[in-house]
Amino acid sequence: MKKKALVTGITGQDGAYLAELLLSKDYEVHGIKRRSSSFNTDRIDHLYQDPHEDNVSFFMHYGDLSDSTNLIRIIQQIQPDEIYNLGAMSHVKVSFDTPEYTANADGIGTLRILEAVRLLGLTKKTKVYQASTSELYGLVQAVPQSETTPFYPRSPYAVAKLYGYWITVNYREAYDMYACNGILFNHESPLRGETFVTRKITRGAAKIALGLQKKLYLGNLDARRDWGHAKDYVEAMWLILQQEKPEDYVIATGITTPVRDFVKMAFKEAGIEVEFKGEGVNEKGYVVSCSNPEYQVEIGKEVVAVDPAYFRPTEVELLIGDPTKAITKLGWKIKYDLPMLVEDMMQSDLKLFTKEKALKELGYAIKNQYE
Ligand code: NDP
Ligand code: GDR
Repeated sequence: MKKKALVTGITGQDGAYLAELLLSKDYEVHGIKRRSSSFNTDRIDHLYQDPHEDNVSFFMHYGDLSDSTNLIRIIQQIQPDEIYNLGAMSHVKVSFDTPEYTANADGIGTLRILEAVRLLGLTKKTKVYQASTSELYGLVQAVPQSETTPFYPRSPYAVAKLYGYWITVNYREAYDMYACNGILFNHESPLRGETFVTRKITRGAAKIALGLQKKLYLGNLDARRDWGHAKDYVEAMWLILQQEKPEDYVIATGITTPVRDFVKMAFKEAGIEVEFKGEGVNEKGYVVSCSNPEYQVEIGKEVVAVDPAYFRPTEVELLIGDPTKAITKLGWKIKYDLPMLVEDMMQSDLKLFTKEKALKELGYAIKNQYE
């Protein structure tokens, strides 16, 4: 019998990589997707299997973390061995605009999953992974941040996730469930949502190199993050549910980098050297050199500027995680360092926008033919 996994948030960055990983390990994978007015399954379309065929091992169910009846029905139907609760309103800045919804989906949503497992009498069968976050550390108490560092959340998102963290610990202790938190630090990839800073930067740098965008507007350039690759981090999620005892783990690289340096690394991947001048809201990034003749970027051109609209009411300035427990106890391995991550993301976005540019130019050519 194949193991069965249920993944909430399967249409997101991590959901897509985790589904791939679980399928490669011969799981039957069930994902919950939200109904939306346009398609939201781009990241997992390549995994789709026609349910009319034989030996299907990938299934999608409509659902939402705000609907407990829906979750109970799906969990009852599947009787999963493992649940990965990745679904969330995951954007920190947006959570200041939608705090109540964020609390409902990210906080109470976690309770709904755990309670469904309990109500259905599955506490001895179903293991639960909760997508906890380094945002729990918030205002710096100590670095590097480990499993024992105190939390001080700094956004409605982080406060909602704090509830998710503790309700997972509580259900583990109260009902003897195998329920764990992965406290994951920022992880990125070519599938990263377009409004998170790394992807916004790699998309911007690629479009600027190709002449499709003039300038990249960013917020706090001083913020420092511990960035890893999502492919490595979904391996950790799986490992966390394969242990003898359920425990919580920090997943991080142990290296922190300012947003400004990520910008420089991204442009450099396209052969463009960028230098920053000025301070605070007046800080700007200028092109110093361009070694790639394909990209006609003017020397001295201003390509990065600060827009305070992207500042957060309360910011998390510094994250740097200590992954010692995960490395020693789980045997977790980091395969991608930051330069490899930037290369992967930039090459993917350069390819994407080269295609877009060609389509646009071809489109104009065809349009002109008929005018
Ligand atoms: P994404 O934003 O890429 O994906 C979020 C997923 O959650 C999407 O599938 C989204 O669906 C779904 N979702 C949103 N709201 C609901 C809801 N009400 N009910 C059901 N599903 C919902 O996030 P990531 O893949 O980057 O992150 C996965 C999880 O890990 C999240 O919980 C995030 O908070 C957490 N996390 C992420 C980190 C990171 O650096 N990436 C670090 C630490 C934690 P749709 O596609 O329809 O929007
Ligand atoms: P974060 O990721 O808030 O850490 O949450 P994000 O990439 O949004 O921000 C990282 C840092 O960059 C600064 N920043 C900007 N951020 C965005 N989005 N856009 C900008 O233009 C910009 N300019 C500077 C931010 O202020 C911040 O300091 C992510 C999410 O995936 C969460 O779900 C997850 O829990 C945490 O990572 C760990």
